[in-house]
Amino acid sequence: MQRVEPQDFSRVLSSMCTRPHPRAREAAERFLATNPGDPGTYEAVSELETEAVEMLGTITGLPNPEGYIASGGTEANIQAVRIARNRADTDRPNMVAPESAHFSFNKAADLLNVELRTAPTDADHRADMEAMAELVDDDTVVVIGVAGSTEYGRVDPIPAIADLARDNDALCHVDAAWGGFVLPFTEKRWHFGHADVDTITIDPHKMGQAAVPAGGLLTHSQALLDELAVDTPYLESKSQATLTGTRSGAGVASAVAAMEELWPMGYRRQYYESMENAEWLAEQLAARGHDVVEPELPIVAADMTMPVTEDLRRRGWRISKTGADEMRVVCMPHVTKSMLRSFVADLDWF
Ligand code: 0PR
Repeated sequence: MQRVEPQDFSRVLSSMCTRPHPRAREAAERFLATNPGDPGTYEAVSELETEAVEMLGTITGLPNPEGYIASGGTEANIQAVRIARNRADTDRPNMVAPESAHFSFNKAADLLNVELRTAPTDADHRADMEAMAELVDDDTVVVIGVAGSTEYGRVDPIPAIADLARDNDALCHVDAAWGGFVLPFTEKRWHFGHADVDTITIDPHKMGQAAVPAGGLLTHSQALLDELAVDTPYLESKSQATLTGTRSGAGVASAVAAMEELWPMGYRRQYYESMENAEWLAEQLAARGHDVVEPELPIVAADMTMPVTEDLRRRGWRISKTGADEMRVVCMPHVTKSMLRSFVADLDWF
């Protein structure tokens, strides 16, 4: 095969993937041929997975976490909805989420036959609790909050969402796939130890700086995870809660390596740097007369009024757009101030 270079990150502003930490890369390589889906055979990686779940519990503030390293946020979200559906007693289950929820919940709805009800967000792109409450009924099996939304990096009022779920005998799921590794360092020091949260998605392969594929599903109890269990008669282990069978040991090992290396100081430093970059970019865009959505976590969205995307793409920049057609820049760890300076210089050129 001809040698094809993988992505060079030097002009990527659109992605939630990033260059893995060198230790994470090395661990991924070492564990490439292992399968945590068969813990009886691959004991070392299975022990690492237990460690990964413990560490994700520490990072999110969830005491006694259960769960596993999934292929990504999509799988973790699908599995969280599946837990809620399986435990509930209704023939017509529905889930309630803000419209800012990731499209993986549409996939979950389709696969699991759970109706997805989305509520409009408020003026600052957060879940509007009145609108959410209007959609909840006796058949609601899970109420979903986003902690670090895909488009604007917003955090929903999780305690209020947990209360709404609890009052209606539904589960509360938090999607912190992207935000999970920065939330503890914000001024609000978000964590889920006190809110009545049942399941969490948090992905090491996003802000966690692990290699792809490494998503995370956490539950607050074994009983919830057991809702997913199927019997595995010919394996040494008796049951399996994961969606896929054979799984990536590379993802598991690299998640542990990244977290051991970076939690907490490395992630803290990264958060401050990324946040400073996001604020700097927001200022630069605002100074040029663009309407900027103030970054709360390191994602910047701005109404550019002119369609610059194609010109920027030709110059090698990879940027994305929100559903409302704003330019969106995700300040991942590979996005540096000097990169943003040359990006802004290119914007000025058009
Ligand atoms: N939940 C949230 C809040 C997300 O932002 C995403 C991904 C997911 C769940 C799903 O995670 P997986 O993609 O790991 O299954 N959000 C990014 C997006 O849709 C995914 C992405 C990643 C896009 C890398 C581009 C890219 O280069 O924008």
